[in-house]
Amino acid sequence: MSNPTHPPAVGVLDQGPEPTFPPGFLWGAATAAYQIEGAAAEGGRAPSIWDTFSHTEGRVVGGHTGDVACDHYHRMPDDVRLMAELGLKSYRFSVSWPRVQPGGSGVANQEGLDFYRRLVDELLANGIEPWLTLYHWDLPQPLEDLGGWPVRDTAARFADYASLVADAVGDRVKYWTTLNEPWCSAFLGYGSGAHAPGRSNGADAVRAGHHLMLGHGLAVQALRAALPQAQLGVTVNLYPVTPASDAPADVDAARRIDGLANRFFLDPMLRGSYPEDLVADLAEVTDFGHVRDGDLEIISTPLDLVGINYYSRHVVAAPVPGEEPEKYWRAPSCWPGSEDVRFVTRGVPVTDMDWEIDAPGLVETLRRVHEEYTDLPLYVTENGSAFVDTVQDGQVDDVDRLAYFDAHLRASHEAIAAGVPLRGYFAWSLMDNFEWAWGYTKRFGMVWIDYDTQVRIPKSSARWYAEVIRRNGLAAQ
Ligand code: IFM
Repeated sequence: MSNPTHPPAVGVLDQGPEPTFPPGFLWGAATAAYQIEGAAAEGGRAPSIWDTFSHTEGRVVGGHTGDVACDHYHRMPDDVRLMAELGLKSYRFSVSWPRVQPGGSGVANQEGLDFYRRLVDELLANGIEPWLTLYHWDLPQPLEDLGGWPVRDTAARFADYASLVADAVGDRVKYWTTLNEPWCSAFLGYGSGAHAPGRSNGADAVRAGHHLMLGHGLAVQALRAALPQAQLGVTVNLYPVTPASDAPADVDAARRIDGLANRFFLDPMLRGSYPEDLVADLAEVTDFGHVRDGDLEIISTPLDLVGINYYSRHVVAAPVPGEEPEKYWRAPSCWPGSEDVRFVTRGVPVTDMDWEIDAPGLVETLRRVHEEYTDLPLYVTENGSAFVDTVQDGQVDDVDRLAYFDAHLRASHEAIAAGVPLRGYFAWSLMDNFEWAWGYTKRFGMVWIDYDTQVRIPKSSARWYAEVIRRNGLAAQ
């Protein structure tokens, strides 16, 4: 394997002796249903909001859809064999709600559930611990037609769906996470509209965020009753938010964005309350009249673990009067009530998503959750990077991605050394896949997918990660 010849990514930590991880550290890789399965109209599956969105002109780059994706639905046994070859200890996948309950309520689709029964059996037969996420953004379209996540009833529907999946595979799946990245579902789905269902209304985004968390709490209660042995949690995407300067206005901008990005979800789920400053910041957007007595008790139902997805840091500054805030995926409308905050780029190396590479931010994030919120075991349930890959002589030498993983695993180790009960790490992603509004133009995988032939090629990062897992510690690059 070649050494990267370029300068190390920003934030690569002390390169000293290769760190080893605690015994039993859960090494995994993650994917999500709509991003890899394909078979969108097979086996009784009905459309989700992402089918509708991706089939709407102008929503996804290149008009790409998840209709075929990585064809994982048909190639699942081979994909599990590949995971076993890489030595994965765990595989984090999501269940497609519209595959197992096409109407979003009512009867289950046994053919859909059978797919996940087979997947779980295949994983266990290969010694791989299944890690099941119930909701990775694919709301059944019939529920969106009734109002989607801004409507309270969707939370109850989610808990029913959770019970139905528990009945099907609860005897064999130990690790369960309810939601993946509720910030994205709420604020990209209903705030900026960059994600399905593509609506743009600040109050709806806030309501959606609340009902997602209510659904999470109700689902945890249902799962706890049905599966007393299970390990239950939720996955949030967190960012350190840093002011661009010490100026009080910049510090206040950071407080506001931290409120919307992080504390909006951490406080209700882990403390049972919304932060007062966030409620005040949102006063012109919503009066929080959608929050009913008892909701926060449900939302803060005790968990067994917390999953953290980490990619980058936000550096923010106060608005400059008369200047448009920067626009791209962090479109101002993602940040109701704080649309005028500026997101500052520092000129440090970025990934192909233009996300700044900042491994120390992972240490900060893990320490913050542990020191300010909870003693629960933490897991990095996603971490990874998109880069432009090329196939040469049948190989993909993805040195930048490998360096990104290396830096963030060093950061994970540093967090453990600082006392964080970090119990596992899931690389995002096992394979290249449908990157939402970016379609197939961004590659996050450790395994290359040729979308014409569906040939899979493990990249250099995959082989390196396999060695990391084998050693339970970092391997030379
Ligand atoms: O691909 C996504 C994933 O679905 C959720 N977390 C971030 C990844 C990269 O954007």
